[in-house]
Amino acid sequence: MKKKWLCSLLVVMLLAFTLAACGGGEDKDADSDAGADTDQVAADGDVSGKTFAIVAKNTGNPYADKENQGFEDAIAEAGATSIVRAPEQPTAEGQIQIIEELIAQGVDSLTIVGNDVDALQPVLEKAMDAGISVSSADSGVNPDSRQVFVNQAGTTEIGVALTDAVLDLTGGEGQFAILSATSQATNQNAWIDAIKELLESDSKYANLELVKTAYGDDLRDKSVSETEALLQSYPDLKVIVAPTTVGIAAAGKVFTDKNLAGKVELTGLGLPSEMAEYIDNGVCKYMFLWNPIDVGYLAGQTAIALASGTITGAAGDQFSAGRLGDYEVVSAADGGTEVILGAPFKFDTSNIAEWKSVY
Ligand code: RAM
Repeated sequence: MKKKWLCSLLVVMLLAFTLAACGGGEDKDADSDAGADTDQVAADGDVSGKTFAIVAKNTGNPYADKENQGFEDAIAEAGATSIVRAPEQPTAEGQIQIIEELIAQGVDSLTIVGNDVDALQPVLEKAMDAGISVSSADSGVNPDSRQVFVNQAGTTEIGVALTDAVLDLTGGEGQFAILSATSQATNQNAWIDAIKELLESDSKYANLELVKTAYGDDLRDKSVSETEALLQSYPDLKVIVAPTTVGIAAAGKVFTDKNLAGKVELTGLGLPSEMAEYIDNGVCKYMFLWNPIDVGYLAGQTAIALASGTITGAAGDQFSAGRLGDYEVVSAADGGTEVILGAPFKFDTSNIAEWKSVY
């Protein structure tokens, strides 16, 4: 009997040794959860029983689908539950209603892709008062409405990339127009403000004339008709810059149908999968973006770090963002804090084939 017991003990010890060896040479926290299947959970505390919700701008946007996919990946890696919601139209009202439902449902964490900078404040404060951690991603909300914002790239950096593209594509002078998402969209408005500030502050842009900002509301049909209206109203227009993936793709179709390659230029922020044909046919010489899956994944990792108490969202807070590596919370221009994914990336004929199947 004693021999059998000793034998079992040896088997258990051997099994424990093998499991530890399989864990690799990385440093693990002393209090790591033996049942956890990722380093992130071990490092940041167990969030496996928690529910993480993301509320996108609206349904039917392929960019948002990628972002949501990255968010869900991060939450699944932590063994937690994710909820993905979005109103049909990109309005604050639709998001408020969804957030009320999520609060009533008792979620632990909310990530909001804001349709308005201020309008969501009462409902997001209500969420935080209920003990829900709140962050924004992609399109922010004001500092009182969030603990931290997950920004795809520096706001000024994006403004510089777009304004320099207009400078280049106009040949240094002439009219250009902006085709945006909704008039309330926090992210597009921040980028447009950055463009306007550059036009005023840097003399190299002195001969560029911004004639109009049109709003396609991130809806394909409205973006098509707004593009057509811009082309008709401004016959001397040299460039349309669309800082929205929905807008630039809609404009790409209009430009193609009207044979505008080489006559009017199109640039902005686009999904390679949607823009490859317009880069190949010469309608769009180049455009910019970042990896939307990574934006969502970083948003998920940030939400996990907040919900587990690893960070509070204060500048200087550091956390491990899984496969993306380590990140630090920094001060944002609006007085709140943010985590920045990286720099915007340029897509043109040299690399579009490589990226069109990725996102
Ligand atoms: C659209 C959305 C999104 C924005 C991208 C660039 O898909 O407005 O919020 O980040 O464009």
